[in-house]
Amino acid sequence: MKLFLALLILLFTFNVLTADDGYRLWLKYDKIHDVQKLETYQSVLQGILVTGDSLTGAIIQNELENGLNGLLDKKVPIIRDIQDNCIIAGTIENIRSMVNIDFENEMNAIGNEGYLILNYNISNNDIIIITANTDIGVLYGTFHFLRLLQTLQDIDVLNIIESPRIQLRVLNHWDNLDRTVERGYAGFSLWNWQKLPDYIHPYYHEYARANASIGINGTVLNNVNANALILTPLYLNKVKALADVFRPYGIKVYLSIRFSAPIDIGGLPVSDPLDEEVRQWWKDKAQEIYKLIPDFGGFLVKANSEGQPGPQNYGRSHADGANMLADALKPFGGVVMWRAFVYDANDKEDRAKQAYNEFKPLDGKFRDNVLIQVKNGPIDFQPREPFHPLFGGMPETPLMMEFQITQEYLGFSTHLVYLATLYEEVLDADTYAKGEGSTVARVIDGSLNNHKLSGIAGVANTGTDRNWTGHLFAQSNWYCFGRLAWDHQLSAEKIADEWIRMSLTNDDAAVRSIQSIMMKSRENTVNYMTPLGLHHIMGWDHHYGPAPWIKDKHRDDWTSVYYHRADSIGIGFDRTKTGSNAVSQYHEPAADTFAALETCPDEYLIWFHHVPWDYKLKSGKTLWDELCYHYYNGTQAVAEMQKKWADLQDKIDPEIFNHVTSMMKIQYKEAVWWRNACALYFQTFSNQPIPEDLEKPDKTLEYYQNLSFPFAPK
Ligand code: BDP
Repeated sequence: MKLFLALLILLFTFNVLTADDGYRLWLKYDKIHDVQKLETYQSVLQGILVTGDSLTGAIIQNELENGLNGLLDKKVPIIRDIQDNCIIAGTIENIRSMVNIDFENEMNAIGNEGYLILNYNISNNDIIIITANTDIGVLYGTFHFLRLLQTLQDIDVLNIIESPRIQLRVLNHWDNLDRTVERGYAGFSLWNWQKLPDYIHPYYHEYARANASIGINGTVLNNVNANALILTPLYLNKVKALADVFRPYGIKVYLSIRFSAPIDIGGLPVSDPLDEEVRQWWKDKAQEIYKLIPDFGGFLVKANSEGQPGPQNYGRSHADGANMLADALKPFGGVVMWRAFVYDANDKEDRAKQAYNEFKPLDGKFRDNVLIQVKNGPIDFQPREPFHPLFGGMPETPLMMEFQITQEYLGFSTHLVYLATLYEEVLDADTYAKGEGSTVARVIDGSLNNHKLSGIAGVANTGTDRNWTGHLFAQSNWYCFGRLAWDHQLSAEKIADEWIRMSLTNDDAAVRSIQSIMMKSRENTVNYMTPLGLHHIMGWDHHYGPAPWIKDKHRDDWTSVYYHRADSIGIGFDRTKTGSNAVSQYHEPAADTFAALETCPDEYLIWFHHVPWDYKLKSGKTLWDELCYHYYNGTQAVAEMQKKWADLQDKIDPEIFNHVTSMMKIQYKEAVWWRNACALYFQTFSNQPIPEDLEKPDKTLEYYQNLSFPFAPK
């Protein structure tokens, strides 16, 4: 026993047995294993000099100290004067008072949040400078620099000039005041409303730090299905406490508001946006908020959608509603993020068309501090959707992107699905609004239509789970969202490489293997869930697992059959001229490409067309066979992913390894469930056998239809 204990202590001492619970996210500063790199870094980083005495300055110094001490495995001293082989971090103003440097052009170009990282020689001292116009810029530069070390980059010829392409880079928390999280799969809400404002949980700082490390500069604290109480003094004081924590990390706080708040908490009879009393109520409310939180970001609004109140209750338009709030926030510099996610069960128009129909006519009618926040696709965060036609439809209005980071329709927090490839696909899509090259990315970064305001939002996947996101790999989705929000030109591949090296391992072969798992993961999931353009066939309400059989509910547009329209002839939603003509909302040539069966990409085939079961796809196989092969290939790919992961056992921290192994088991089980349930169900329409070389489902369709999940999170 004694011997065993001694051995255990020895193993821990030499870091052989580590246990990583994932809490540290990608901000791990463990000793660098690469001996050569370690020695180089140690020799050029012998002192840390941080100028300025702001709260942010203290965070920067702390980060550099912890980062270097950990990564370099030695104490790097904090110094007061420049010396050979040191790193200096500070605003340009402070740096100029110590070193004779100019960089005027660069400084003008990088704005408020950009930064420079440079090697420099001053009076024979080799130094590294991190500088910016603001201390937040220096903080971003600091995280960038530490990332270089974490990913083993050379640091002898640094000439980095960075600034974000998109201005507002925001997380949307769908967190309720009772701490449940709508579509949250990683525990409860991070915000402990009951204990706020007096108790500041340490992870509020960690949350802000993680966001700052990837350039996120805003957070909407509460659910878009908002409770009006958030605007009462009781809650605003709690919000203020969080805003105070987040401020030095460059993060502004925003709130989702309930449009009927003037009635709910203000005692007014109406919330009509043209009513003078209502307008005044919002003005007063804004003033009250800004008194507490001078840099408050603004409001996010879900109105007249899925039962939420809105201006249309009074016969007013979305522009009337948004402009009223914009007027209230304007004197304080706040913005309104008004969501375009609106559709109405009583509108018999194809749901995919409704947001465009509603908002397109309002283009140019919004105040200059309003952004319209548009989901990436026209339905709802499906595993794959074509890009939302509004991105090409409102040139006069700044449009924000809304991505979902939480995996509502992508396996919750048990499926490994790296979302950067989905984000990239949408950002790179060409709207053709101003001819070729009018990508969605250029719409939302404001460059296509010359908008000053620009923004991107991600529906957060964080919660109280020890590893923040439920699945360790779901951290990569938080990470990649931030990185793409900062620079949408980064590739999904490069971001995966960074994340793996920072979070899991720097072993090159292992990195490549994990990267290939991640890069294929989203397509695999599309294949085992909704191949060839299928969409919205998940379980009723909770969206857990397959349920293509959902029909006869109180709303058609919440059933599965509404979307897949399978019958004895074929499957798919005809959105061409012979059907809903949703294709007409796209510009040419995209519209024509989608509209013709021959040119429509396979991945959108039954999104836009009702296709006969025997129709021959580009592969030469019939639609029915292709559908089956996609389901089976997707599932098979999960098995392959499991094998790849198993091979990495000796390269990965044991706790993380086991965690991911278990998650993958669930993912495989659920992929088989998806495959079998869908193949059996659609077979009742195609009346054709599952191709012979494919293994037959071992359960009946009835078995799958009878499964129920009373407490599945939703
Ligand atoms: C859907 C979710 C629902 C959200 C809604 C929204 O199922 O919980 O409230 O979107 O974005 O994806 O408003």
